[in-house]
Amino acid sequence: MSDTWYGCIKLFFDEIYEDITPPTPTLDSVPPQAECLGSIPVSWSGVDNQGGTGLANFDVQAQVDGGWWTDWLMATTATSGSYPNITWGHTYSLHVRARDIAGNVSNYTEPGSTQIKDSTPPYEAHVNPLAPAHQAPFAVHWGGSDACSGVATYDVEYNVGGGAWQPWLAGTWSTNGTFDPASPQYGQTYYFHVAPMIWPAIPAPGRRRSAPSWPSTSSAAVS
Ligand SMILES: [Ca+2]
Repeated sequence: MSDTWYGCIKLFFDEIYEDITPPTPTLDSVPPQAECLGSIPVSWSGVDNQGGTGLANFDVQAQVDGGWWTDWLMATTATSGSYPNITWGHTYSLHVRARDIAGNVSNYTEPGSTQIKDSTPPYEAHVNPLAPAHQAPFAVHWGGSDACSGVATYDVEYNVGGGAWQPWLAGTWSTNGTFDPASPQYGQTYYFHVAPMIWPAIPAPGRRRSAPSWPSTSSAAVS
């Protein structure tokens, strides 16, 4: 009878406690793109095998541009997080594995990847103040600032006496130029403004994306 009883108990405990099957993790979809200066929202879940000991926690790793996997959250019981410190132009991948109470650990999931974009125009642009009077040619200086990908190029326009804006320089990376109109109108006031450009939202060689407006202050000079 004792053998039978032991057999029953052993069967019982085998079924309840001898969990040698790892759980199955799931990485929820990560956004294909995220804005720089932000973070990547990530969530995950998992399920243990039928009759298993149950989920204990997760390990989440991250990878930049296909490099080495590095630990982000280890043995976490959380099922979501915001991956921080992301940089424009890079691609971040994440994957997750699950651990059950018996200590069985799954393989990592297939990774999900997010490309970091910059869709925020430069936050500042200016034309340096000019002296009240100049004789052409004269130098004009300008600048701009962008919080993320940086200013790529500038477009600079001018007008005479408050008239229509006319293109002067387009797509220049320089922050100064020598203004030398073909026929300077002496006695008139010349105004300048500048639009800084950033690279495309998603890196693509050879293309620029315009700032939506001409955010600069204008400066005046009398030739
Ligand atoms: Ca299990």
